[in-house]
Amino acid sequence: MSVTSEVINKQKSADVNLVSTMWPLEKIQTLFDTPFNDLLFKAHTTHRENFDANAVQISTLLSIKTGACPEDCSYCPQSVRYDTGLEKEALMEIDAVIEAAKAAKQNGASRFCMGAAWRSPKDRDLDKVTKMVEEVKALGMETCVTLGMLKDDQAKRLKDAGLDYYNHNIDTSEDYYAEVITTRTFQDRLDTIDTVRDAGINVCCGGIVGMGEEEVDRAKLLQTLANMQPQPESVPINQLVQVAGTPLDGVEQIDSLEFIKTIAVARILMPKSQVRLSAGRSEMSDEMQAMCFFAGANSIFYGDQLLTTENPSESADHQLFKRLGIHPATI
Ligand code: SAM
Ligand code: DTB
Ligand code: SF4
Repeated sequence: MSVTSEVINKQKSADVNLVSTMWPLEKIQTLFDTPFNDLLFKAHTTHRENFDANAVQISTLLSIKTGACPEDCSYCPQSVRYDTGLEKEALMEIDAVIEAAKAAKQNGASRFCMGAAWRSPKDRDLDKVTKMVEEVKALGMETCVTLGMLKDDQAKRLKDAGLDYYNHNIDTSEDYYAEVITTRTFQDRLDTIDTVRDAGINVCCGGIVGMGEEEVDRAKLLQTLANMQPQPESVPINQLVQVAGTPLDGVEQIDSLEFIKTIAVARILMPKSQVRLSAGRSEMSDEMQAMCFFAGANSIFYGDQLLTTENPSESADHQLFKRLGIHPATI
């Protein structure tokens, strides 16, 4: 039996995302070192065993509070520390958010994700956000928010409002983290993820690749995610969107095959999770996206904009799905 199937077979079937065996780094490195065709075959087989291989879940993003963030994430156009020409916007009114959610539902999105450029929300901000969650949920959509660090009582309030997913990325390996962000620690991120998990909210946690990290950092990023107990239900893999004015603008881009390998390894390590092909699709060819779907990506952000940067147009995605025979996954 191969190393991979041995570990996967030890997954408990009742608790789908619980793992009884931790992934050591060497085994993950072995996957990255596997010949491309063998790796993709293994990843696609795992994918097929767990999901409809032609279904892709669709989420739509909305930035509900834009810019002026005090954090110093080197990739982010919304940090107050970098001059990216972004217009800051206060927390949106509830009605405008609901209109955007209705349009997203009309266009086929099953999940609506609301993002705010905060280090952490204030309790009075949450008064409004919990209303947004309640009203989006009432439309029959899954709800997701990403608001920064959370306290226990804040997570509980979100859960009570009906929140399905909280997105909070660890972004990169623990080793590379301080190269990218200095205003909070890797442990701060893990603590919020625990808080979210303890409140009974599904965890959406992934990272960004193409930030100048080494392959071993990508292996370690995936190791931390895969060894979470339980594993995150949703794992966004973002390719860095380089934005002028941010420190990471101009960093050497990740090789496209290396990106596809990262998706494949994520699928093998987290067989039951939704692996989301997230930011960066505007810079990817249709063929590259097709390979990512083959490698096990089964979710995308759909809509002309991510939070502040461009995403493929809805018509381009519609065409791509049609050409690939992919259909949107239902809840
Ligand atoms: N402020 C909150 C936080 O950081 O947790 C929520 C919003 S933040 C914009 C959400 C995520 O977007 C970040 O964790 C990061 O992974 C991703 N992100 C931000 N800028 C990006 C970029 N230029 N390219 C790729 N992903 C990016
Ligand atoms: C995630 O992992 N990627 C999304 C979502 N979670 C919130 C955000 C991508 C942001 C890309 C840069 C921007 O548009 O501002
Ligand atoms: Fe702020 Fe989030 Fe951007 Fe970091 S990623 S600067 S915390 S909005």
